[in-house]
Amino acid sequence: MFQSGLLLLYPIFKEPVVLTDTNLVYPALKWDIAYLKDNIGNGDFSVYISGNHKFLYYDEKKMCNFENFVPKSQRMEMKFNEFVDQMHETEERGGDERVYLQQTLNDTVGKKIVVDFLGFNWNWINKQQAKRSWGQLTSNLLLIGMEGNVTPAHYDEQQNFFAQIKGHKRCILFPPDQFECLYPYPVHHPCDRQSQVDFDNPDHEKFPNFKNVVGYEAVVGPGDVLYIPMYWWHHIESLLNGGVTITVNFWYKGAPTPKRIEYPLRAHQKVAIMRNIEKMLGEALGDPHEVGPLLKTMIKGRYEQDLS
Ligand SMILES: O=C(O)CCC(=O)C(=O)O
Repeated sequence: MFQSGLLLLYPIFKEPVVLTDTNLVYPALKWDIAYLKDNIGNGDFSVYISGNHKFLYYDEKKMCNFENFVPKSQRMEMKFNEFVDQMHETEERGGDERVYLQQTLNDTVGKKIVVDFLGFNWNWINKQQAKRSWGQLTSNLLLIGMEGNVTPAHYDEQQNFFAQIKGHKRCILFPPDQFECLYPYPVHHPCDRQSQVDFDNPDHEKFPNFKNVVGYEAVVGPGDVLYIPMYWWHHIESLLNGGVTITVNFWYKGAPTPKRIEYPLRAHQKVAIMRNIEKMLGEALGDPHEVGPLLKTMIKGRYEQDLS
């Protein structure tokens, strides 16, 4: 991880970086549960409830493709004060169960939150967006987690400035070229873009290349901004014994694909192409379960025989 002091040398960083002096979410550094309870408004919040510390993301729209898929966490819609009660009850019970609020900021928030939001360092972030030719800001996800909560390794198809507000998070990142070591679920699976490897207990027989994975690690605290480039894998955990964590991320569409593609292709371009092939095959075949075997046959059938 580079510290922001090196930014003069890296005016457009392409790798993850922890920036310590952006003031991006300065007005939000006063946020805590009490302030949010008073000011966040009466909207509905998506809260995930998990039987353990892991919150493996799943796309509810893709659940029909895999009828036997049973999500390991449940999404519930609730008011902010209900979430706070749930969090306290879960803490008091002291078991493995945990809750994680993950809600896109929207216009139901109260006036003070709007004022804080308008006071974010838009000047800085808008300049970053323009310099990098990114597309529009798509959303700001608010994440409020309990200590020990883990978001397992996955990649997103968007650029991300991940702004830490309260508590500390340990972030482990892997470049897109480590795709083969991280074994993503099939594109049509609800856990598309997530690694199948359980980092707590990796199955080395099923996922032999996982032992070769090499990543970067950083711990971010209040005021830090972690740049997570598009297609970079990230595993994120709220540190134990650190209390509640609060983060707001800034997701942007990537720069448009260049008209002239230069070779050799970069790792993230290969990932994008593989995804498109898998998607097209799934659509052509009608049944996403057929994609895996067909891809295997195409590749094995053509390359495993002696071609000399
Ligand atoms: O902070 C977390 O737990 C996950 C956040 C994340 O995956 C993201 O911002 O892309």
